[in-house]
Amino acid sequence: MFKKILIANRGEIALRVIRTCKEMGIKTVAVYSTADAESLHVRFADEAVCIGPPPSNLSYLKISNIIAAAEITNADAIHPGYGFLSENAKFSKICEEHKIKFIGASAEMISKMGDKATAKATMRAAGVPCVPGSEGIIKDFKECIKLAKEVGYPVMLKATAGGGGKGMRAVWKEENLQDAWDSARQEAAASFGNDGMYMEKLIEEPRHIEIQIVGDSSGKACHLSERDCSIQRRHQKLTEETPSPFMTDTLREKMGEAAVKAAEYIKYEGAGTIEFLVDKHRNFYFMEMNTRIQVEHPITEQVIDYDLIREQILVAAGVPISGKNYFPQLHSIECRINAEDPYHGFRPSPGKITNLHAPGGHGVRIDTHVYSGYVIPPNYDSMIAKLITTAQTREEAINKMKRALDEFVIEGIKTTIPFHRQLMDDPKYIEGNYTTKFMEDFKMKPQEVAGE
Ligand code: MV4
Repeated sequence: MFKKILIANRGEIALRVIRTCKEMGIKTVAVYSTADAESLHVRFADEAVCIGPPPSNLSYLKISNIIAAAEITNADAIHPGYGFLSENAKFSKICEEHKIKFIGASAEMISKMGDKATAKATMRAAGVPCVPGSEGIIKDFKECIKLAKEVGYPVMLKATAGGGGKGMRAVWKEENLQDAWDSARQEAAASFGNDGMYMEKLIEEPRHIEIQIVGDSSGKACHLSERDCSIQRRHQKLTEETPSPFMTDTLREKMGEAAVKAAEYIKYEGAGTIEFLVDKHRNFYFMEMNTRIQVEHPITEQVIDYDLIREQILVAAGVPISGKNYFPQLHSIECRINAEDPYHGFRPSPGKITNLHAPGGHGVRIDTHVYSGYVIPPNYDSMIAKLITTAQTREEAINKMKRALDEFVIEGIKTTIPFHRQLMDDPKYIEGNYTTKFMEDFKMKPQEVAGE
């Protein structure tokens, strides 16, 4: 078992990993930029190394500084968390070359699943349902027109190096195909340095339902059921829940089986997530695979009483998984609390938290690194806390979320708490009747003025 793990991340996920390491008797090394000198993950770790100034590319993305920190502290493994270098094949490779265990996927796996057209071809070969479309990258616009006719409009053009919606265009009529093709490739070249495009039949009003999987070094895999992540704004998840209100036992069996088949086919090691698009007829199609722990992993942990970070560390240390699949025994909802103003287009609201009171009580979990007096730096992601409620039923979990949001006091900055509080009163949300289109029609009600 590892003696010392360096956490190559910051914020709540760094704290999350440190907590499990402490419970496992593993020493921890935090790395931090000068903007995070007062951050909790620095305080909770056994050791801490400053790896640079605030800009991510000079600190949390600077591979040489992170490897140096691991070398000088003699860490035998690195946990990358999510974001930053968690799906960086070069970093995974360099860790391997330095004989530091990367608690994540191999460089080959990251590259294979990171190239969306290759990932899809692999899943198709594994027998996982995929959206009808091109066989790989589209050669040129001539082939694009021909393919669109065969697939039938509407179609979705996607960047193979993309993900999360970048370099993606929905095309409803042939007359718009040329512009979409040109602008998508331009965006992909600018964002990823790779303008390879593939095409799919457009799935209208899909749900985003993902399956958590864990694979071990023997090639065995299991699934931990689904998370419904359909409520997103500009491809940023806002809230997630498990079980999905759209799920049936049959669909869960079929999606879980497909996810395990995929993981075993590629001999996936570690924790991973297979994202599916689900249409209104409950047909499901492979969308993307994430080779990292995800922000929303706590709701899965809550409904099956499981520590996913612990599992990642055990699998990386070569411990075999039991192989059994897990099904939700409770209902759990996560609300991402961001330092953003929902009354002004969710614009960022960094600054000093002058007062903070976190909710508590039965079935309330908060994963956060912030505290009263903490100054939120403007350099990083705006998420400051994850509020998770868990109960026997969806209705109870929603009620608990309402109560917890009402208790949650964060002063000095704007947050998305009012958005989540209104969401919990939204009739379509309460019915569980929502798709990835939900936020297009959502409007914040006017702010209540204190005392009125
Ligand atoms: C799609 C789609 C409809 N049809 N593919 C969004 C980002 C990336 N994960 C792929 N995405 C989509 N792919 C086909 N063939 C609709 C989306 C999509 C979406 C998917 C999941 C969650 C939110 C979304 C928001 C807009 C579009």
